[in-house]
Amino acid sequence: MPATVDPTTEVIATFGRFLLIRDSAQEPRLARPRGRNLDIVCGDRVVCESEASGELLATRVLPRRTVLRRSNLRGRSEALAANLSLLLVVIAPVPAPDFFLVDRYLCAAACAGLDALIVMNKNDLPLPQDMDAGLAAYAQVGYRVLRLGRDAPGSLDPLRAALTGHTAALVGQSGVGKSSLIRQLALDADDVAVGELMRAEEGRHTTTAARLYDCEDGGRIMDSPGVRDYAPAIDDLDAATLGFRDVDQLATGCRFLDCRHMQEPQCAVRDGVDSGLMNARRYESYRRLRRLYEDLWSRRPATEQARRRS
Ligand SMILES: Nc1nc2c(ncn2[C@@H]2O[C@H](COP(=O)(O)OP(=O)(O)O)[C@@H](O)[C@H]2O)c(=O)[nH]1
Ligand SMILES: [Mg+2]
Ligand SMILES: [Zn+2]
Repeated sequence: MPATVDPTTEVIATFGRFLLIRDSAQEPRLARPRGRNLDIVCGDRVVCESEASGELLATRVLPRRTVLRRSNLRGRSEALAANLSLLLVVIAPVPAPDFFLVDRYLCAAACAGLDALIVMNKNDLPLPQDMDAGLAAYAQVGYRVLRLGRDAPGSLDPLRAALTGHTAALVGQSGVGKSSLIRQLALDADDVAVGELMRAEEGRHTTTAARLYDCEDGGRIMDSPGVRDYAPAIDDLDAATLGFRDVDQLATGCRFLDCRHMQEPQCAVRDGVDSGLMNARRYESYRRLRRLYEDLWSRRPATEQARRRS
């Protein structure tokens, strides 16, 4: 059978080894990647071929405009989502916010070329005492923070407006309300045909990795399972700043061009923390990510370490 080369064929969900694809006819269909080595994630545009059996195989991935990746425990980079333009990092009063996790997502977004904003969800609940200070630190470096809550009519409007023209992903800890937000934002959240397709396959393949939905005004939004931890792909991180905007703003003043902003003398970043130009918690987060970054690099074979970007 001839290959269906439709550049609009897009992966709108992945679960187990299955893909849900949609072409310009807008009809979602099940497909499978051809071969084990084909790395396909939600948001990818793919070339598909029909088998004689009727099965649809994705045989090639078209070049990605962006890719959000993570490091696995061996320091390898793995794609999570393709062709995003915006990352929505969600936190809530419950579960207690993990600001270090938020920082790592923001770094990944910066280095992957994605816009990012912070969604403080469940604003109807009492805030933990570190919440306001945590959010203020982000506003200080120019991140937009949207506060949303179930009992505030219209509180979703700024988020809807922010989504216009974007393909966005919701990320963050499990339980912060990502799927609840999707149910309110997505036009096709109750898409029965897709739901049936996925449930039929999920009986056998239980993990739904990601799903992309249409929103009003042409925006799209991706749900993903919550995470306990996230490490950005070390291949993507800028070696001088690791993607921290506040470090980037100060680092031009460091004495050494290859300053890691850890113990180096005459470091403008550390001076900035002492004088209050950089938030101390953000700097602590930077130090943690720097240690993780070096640790993950050390797990790679020596030949690859030599090629490390700096
Ligand atoms: N109080 C409050 N609870 C919410 C809100 N949004 C979601 N929840 C609850 O938070 C829990 C986790 O929501 P879910 O959407 O599954 O979170 P996810 O794991 O990030 O997808 C559920 O029990 C929701 O009912 C909200 O705005 N306010
Ligand atoms: Mg969820
Ligand atoms: Zn420095």
